[in-house]
Amino acid sequence: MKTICLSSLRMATTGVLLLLAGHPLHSAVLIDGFTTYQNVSVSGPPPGFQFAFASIAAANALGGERDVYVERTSANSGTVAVEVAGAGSGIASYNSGIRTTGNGLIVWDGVDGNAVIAPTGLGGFDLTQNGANTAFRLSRTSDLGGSLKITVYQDATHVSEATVAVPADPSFTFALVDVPFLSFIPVGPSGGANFASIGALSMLFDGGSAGADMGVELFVAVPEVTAWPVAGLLLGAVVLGALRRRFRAFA
Ligand SMILES: [Ca+2]
Repeated sequence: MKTICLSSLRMATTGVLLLLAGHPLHSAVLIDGFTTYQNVSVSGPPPGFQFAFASIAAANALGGERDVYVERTSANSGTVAVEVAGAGSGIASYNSGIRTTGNGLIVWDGVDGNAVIAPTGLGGFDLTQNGANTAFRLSRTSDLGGSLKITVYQDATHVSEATVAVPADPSFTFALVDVPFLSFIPVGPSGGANFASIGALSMLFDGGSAGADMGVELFVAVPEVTAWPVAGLLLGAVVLGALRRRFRAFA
């Protein structure tokens, strides 16, 4: 388990969020602000495989509800947990105890309170906002390394997936990454999902090494950086410059 130090991260993220709020990125879609507290965990005996599931109403999550499923895959009695807004508001974390492996799944599929994914639960939501958004943007970190798998459902048979590496970083520093919609691969029996009409979305924390921890913050759909208008970049420079000056004033 790890406590995350966030001071510099908050400053950078505030700049990014302000940038997202600016006119050039008005199309940005917030998948989950990770501000509604939630903690789902398995812990203790009997040893071996265990799972837990919980839903929570979350006003700033796509579809108004966040479903979390965690499982322990090691043969011991260690703890596996997904906690949202615990280490800090805006952060979802996956934590596994010493010698313990598992994974955690967050699902946005509308209000159903059910661990079974509702592949049309979001009713055809347009992630692209009429074609403007072309990628997911998220910030992630891990102490021992792991991966995230993002799955997009159009319906039960049109599904797309992409895997995002989360490199090992003992300093647990969050790093931004864009995941272009075009990088997703079709995995549904009838092919890939139409990102302009999605029914459900999930993010899997694949814990990888025993004892690995991971964190995610800022999960949004946006235009890719290369597609941003020059005005957006200038706005970003102004905002970040102002934040740096303010930060120095308090240092
Ligand atoms: Ca749900």
